[in-house]
Amino acid sequence: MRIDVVTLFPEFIAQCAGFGVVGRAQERGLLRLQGWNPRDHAEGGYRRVDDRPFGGGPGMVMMIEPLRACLAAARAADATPAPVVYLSPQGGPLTQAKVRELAARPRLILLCGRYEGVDERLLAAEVDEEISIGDYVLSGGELPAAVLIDAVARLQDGALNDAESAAQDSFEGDGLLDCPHYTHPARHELGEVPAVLRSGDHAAIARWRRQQSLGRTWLRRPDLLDEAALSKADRALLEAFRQAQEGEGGR
Ligand code: 9WO
Repeated sequence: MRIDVVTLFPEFIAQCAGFGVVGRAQERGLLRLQGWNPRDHAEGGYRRVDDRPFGGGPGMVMMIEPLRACLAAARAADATPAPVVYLSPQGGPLTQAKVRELAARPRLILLCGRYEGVDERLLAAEVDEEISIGDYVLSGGELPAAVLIDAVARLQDGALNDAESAAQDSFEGDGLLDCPHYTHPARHELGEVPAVLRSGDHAAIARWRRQQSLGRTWLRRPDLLDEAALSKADRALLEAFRQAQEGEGGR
């Protein structure tokens, strides 16, 4: 997959994507990232990319022409057609389902705004999809772009090692929250590892983990449970979790 990022801070994106799974995906040739700076397409000695808003008010707005020329250059770098995605709080939510959809594309162009935003005419003419990573305002679209790149990179075939892929298979598909994890030591002043995890009974362990996932989703994100397709066995596990929770008095 190829991702071109139009941003006033291309080195920021390169830094963000240089480590871990995303860095490895690039090294393995599964992901090709390239940054494009609208300032390189701006005219005049000052290389202006922003101007004052019509109608007045504070702040600056990104101008049409440097962005249009920069997008054209990014688009022309490869023959594969690419949808342009604008990262903004006005976009639709970035969910794991949306990540899966984007990860399946051969190519994306991400547009990162700065200041108070981008001239609406450029957005109307060039942007295919507007995406938000959450309901908060940042100082630009670069961090959201890095988030999208990370989420999409790890879904490329071969990006994860075997252990990471197995973890993904068991948790990412079903829309539930993850279960708790423990490692050595088994006994510690902060608490003991649940006995079932040390029992060697793999069926019991799988059941316990599923129950914890269901229970935590019920406690912390009941909205996700409405969407999850629960089996009869899931409902029984969750009911038992609720009973135990009542006895315990919660946390
Ligand atoms: C600035 C501003 C100032 C006063 C009142 C409202 C305001 N909104 C903005 C604004 O949205 N600025 C944006 C900064 C312009 C586009 C790039 N910026 C941005 C993107 N901030 N936050 C995002 C973003 C993108 C995706 N998901 C979450 C947040």
